[in-house]
Amino acid sequence: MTETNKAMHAMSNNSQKVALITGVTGQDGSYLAEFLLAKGYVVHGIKRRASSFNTARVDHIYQDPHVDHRNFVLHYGDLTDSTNLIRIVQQTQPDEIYNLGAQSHVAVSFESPEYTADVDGLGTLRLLEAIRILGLEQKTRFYQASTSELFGLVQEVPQKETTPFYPRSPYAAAKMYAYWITVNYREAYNMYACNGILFNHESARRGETFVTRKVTRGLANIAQGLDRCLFMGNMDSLRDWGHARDYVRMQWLMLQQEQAEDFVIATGKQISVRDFVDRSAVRLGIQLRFTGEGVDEIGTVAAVTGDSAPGVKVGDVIVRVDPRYFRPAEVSTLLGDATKAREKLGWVPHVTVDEMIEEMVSHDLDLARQHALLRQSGYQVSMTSE
Ligand code: NDP
Ligand code: GDR
Repeated sequence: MTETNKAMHAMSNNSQKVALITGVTGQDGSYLAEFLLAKGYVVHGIKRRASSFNTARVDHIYQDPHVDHRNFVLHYGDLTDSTNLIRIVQQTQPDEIYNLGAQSHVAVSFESPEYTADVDGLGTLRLLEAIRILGLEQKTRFYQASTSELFGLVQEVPQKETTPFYPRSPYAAAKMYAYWITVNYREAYNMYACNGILFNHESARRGETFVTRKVTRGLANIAQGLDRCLFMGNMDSLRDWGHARDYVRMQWLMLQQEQAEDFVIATGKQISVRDFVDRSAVRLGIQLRFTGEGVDEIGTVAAVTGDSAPGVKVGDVIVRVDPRYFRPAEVSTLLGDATKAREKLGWVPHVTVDEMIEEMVSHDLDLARQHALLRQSGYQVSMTSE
């Protein structure tokens, strides 16, 4: 028996539930791992091999492999490698698999469509097949991270479980395959497999190139004099933004039911990207005035209050539009109706968009203050914000 097998065997001897999370190093994966550990699960996570460390979001729950009785274990793996997935599922014998791993950036999916299809579409198939090949259909429950991007060019407002799909990107098309293959395996093999159709959800752990984090981080850096201007794409996009912590709770709930079903998860409220920028600036004591339209739109500082933004003064132009951030096909508006989740699972979101903005801005302001101090002391600080 190998060391890994021995460890797995020892773990499976007790009554703790076992979960396997793909994408554990991502925003949702890190919150979900914390959530499941607090519930007493043994949590296995799949991380990709990278040339630099990519575990920052789970470092605080990392457990030294040299100690006995670990309940959080990371495995190297990749959704493009079925042999690796089969081996990890075989070793861990999970009660629940949460498939959160993905090339999750919509704009990037236009640059790397084939890779996105492989990871986000076929990756889901590979995991479902791993369950089947290992004869775990009746043991292992499967959660698929589906997305409001499936609604794309929206056919109904608000969007719910019965709203027709109309994907608008290679990412959404790949996720549509993943959605239907999950439904298909549920129906064909009587597996407990379900889709959470989640609308946008954010946090201080959000990747730096998604719009919310780009804004809170970018404005905090400008406020501290580390950067001069935030370059944005489509300011008119409307999104239904919730907090990731609320949404991972729902991922778990979906796997605890008698029957597997698909659910929309959303707040039922939407604001524009411009409004998100404006509200974030207000949290920093910056009043913005937006003028112009499309690529000519600018955000000018109209007033500065408090002491969070020593780096800006009235009249500074700190927001501009750069067409390089426009997408070949845009999803202009998304607004979810999570009535089914509320009625069947008792799920309601706890965090409002303004509370989330507050959390993200104060987190990024703390980081910016640290970087400003480093810079004042003569250290080089990189501030890229693509
Ligand atoms: P992130 O981009 O933060 O995390 C994605 C995770 O997938 C990371 O751990 C990443 O690893 C991993 N990953 C990427 N490629 C591969 C691969 N080839 N093999 C294995 N793992 C891989 O996404 P979120 O946490 O925000 O989202 C989680 C899931 O939910 C994703 O599937 C996303 O598409 C979906 N979703 C997200 C929504 C949101 O608003 N956040 C809304 C609806 C759906 P690494 O850290 O090394 O990059
Ligand atoms: P989205 O999130 O595409 O909805 O996908 P993102 O934050 O990237 O974009 C939201 C909207 O903002 C507009 N936008 C910009 N977006 C980025 N990234 N950068 C900019 O500078 C910018 N300016 C304007 C975009 O055009 C878009 O309309 C996210 C991901 O988490 C997916 O994985 C998930 O499935 C969906 O949410 C639901």
